[in-house]
Amino acid sequence: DFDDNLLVLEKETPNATPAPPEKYRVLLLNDDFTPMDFVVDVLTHFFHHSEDIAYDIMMKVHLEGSAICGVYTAEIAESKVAQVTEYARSHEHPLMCKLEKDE
Ligand code: NFA
Repeated sequence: DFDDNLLVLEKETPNATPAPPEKYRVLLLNDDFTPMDFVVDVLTHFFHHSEDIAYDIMMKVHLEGSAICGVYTAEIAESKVAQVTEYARSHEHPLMCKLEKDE
């Protein structure tokens, strides 16, 4: 019966610990056209960074080609990329946002 099934499950997964959720880094990529102020706005509004941290991340993207904006579970990371991409397109900026697995 039901209790027997529970005993079987406990026996088959001794000390089972839930795996931590996979995480994904969300990055912004540099381009020659998106205004610096627009990138700072993206970092404050979509990634909830302070204005000062947003400026530093924007400058890292500008000088080094890319920077991590945040680390999230898959669903939230995909949503950030979709929202930022749509927001940039709606303002006719080529700003690119991408995911990478957080190993
Ligand atoms: N390189 C852009 C400029 O000089 C600024 C920028 C920063 C764009 C970060 C995209 C990402 N206007």
